[in-house]
Amino acid sequence: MIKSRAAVAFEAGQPLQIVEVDVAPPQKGEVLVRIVASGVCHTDAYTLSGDDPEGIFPAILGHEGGGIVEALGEGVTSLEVGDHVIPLYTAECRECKFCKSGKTNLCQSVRSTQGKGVMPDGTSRFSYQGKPIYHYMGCSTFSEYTVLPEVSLAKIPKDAPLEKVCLLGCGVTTGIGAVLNTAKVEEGATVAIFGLGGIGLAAIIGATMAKASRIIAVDINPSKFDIAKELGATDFVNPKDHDKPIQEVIVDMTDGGVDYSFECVGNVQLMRAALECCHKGWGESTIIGVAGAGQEISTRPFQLVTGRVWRGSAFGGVKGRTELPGYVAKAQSGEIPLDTFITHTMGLEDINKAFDLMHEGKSIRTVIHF
Ligand code: NAD
Ligand code: AHE
Ligand code: ZN
Repeated sequence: MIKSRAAVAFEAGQPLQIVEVDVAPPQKGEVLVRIVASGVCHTDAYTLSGDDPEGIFPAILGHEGGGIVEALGEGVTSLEVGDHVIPLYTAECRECKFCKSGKTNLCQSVRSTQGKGVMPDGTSRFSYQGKPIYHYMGCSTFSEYTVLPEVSLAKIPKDAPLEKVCLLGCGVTTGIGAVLNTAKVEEGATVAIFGLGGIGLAAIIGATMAKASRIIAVDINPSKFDIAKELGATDFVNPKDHDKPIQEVIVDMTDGGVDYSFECVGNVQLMRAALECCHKGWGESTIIGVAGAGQEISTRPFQLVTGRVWRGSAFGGVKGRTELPGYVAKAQSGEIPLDTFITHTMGLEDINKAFDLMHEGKSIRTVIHF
């Protein structure tokens, strides 16, 4: 057992508590990682709120981390002590039906136990005062030390700054990947992006990489428009400035609708608007935002009959162990400007402020330094 400072979510809707937890050694096929830094994603807030059907407490949240391998469990062959890694909430075993399909990044090798907050053997490596604490999304990066399956770690070069490339563990990769891998936006296409947090802004980078001709940035918080512009957005729409439904505003702006739209908020009404602002005959809308328990999407089936397509994207369709090193290289070369996303940094003791800043719309990403 080792001791680890961690931010524990003891109960839904309550602030995280910084305590010293016990971490058991990595078991067969597992790896102990020292977390150097972790971003705070809206999904952490979503689960903490109690809206996540898979939310389970007490748990150590966090899934956007960067760290260093500290110890290996039996049989681990692809990593060595000292390797730099990004934890993956979407594992990549390269052996399951999903990995082999060539059609999805949704490896299922550890997904069922991950969703129950435990390691593949059905137990937790974390405890506090002798009682188990659950893992979260297979990552639990709000802890100085965490344990992950080997298949849930992407090895990255040691010269990449972990306090920046941690953002590739979720938000930035998700937004870029959704545009390039899921929607496959082509040169000259028109794009609308709903929600300009870490995910939506990264989707703008993806649309810029794809050479989209028009990138319409939509948010009810106009303070997000400056960064959106810096990253390549061409048009800015605040739904609060319009009396008409936002889908009608965008259809009017674009001679019938956009080629591609992305919902990066997690609001089911906005998901409908994002679909309905797509062009008749071919427009495609990708849902990235995560909606609360019990919520459902709806539209008239006629929207789909007349050629619009509704899709979803998890972790940008990216296979983490294979593709994240390429994302890290793009961040190193400046093609993915991670600094633009990091509006705040702080120590673990202040992590609740990171959640406040997110809810107040004042941050893009806060990075927690351990
Ligand atoms: P964030 O809180 O940083 O940003 C959300 C943005 O949406 C904010 O700028 C906010 O002002 C804006 N917004 C809120 N309501 C709006 C509305 N009605 N119309 C327009 N804009 C509105 O969140 P984030 O970290 O960027 O995450 C965004 C969503 O993506 C969350 O639901 C998160 O859970 C989800 N997510 C999904 C994946 C995935 O793999 N599918 C990965 C990461 C995050
Ligand atoms: N647990 C929720 C769903 C949460 C969800 O959709 N998660 C996204 C990643 S969000 C990252 O910030 C995802 O990739 N999902 C695919 C998966 O396998 O979890 C619920 O509704 O039960
Ligand atoms: Zn996330």
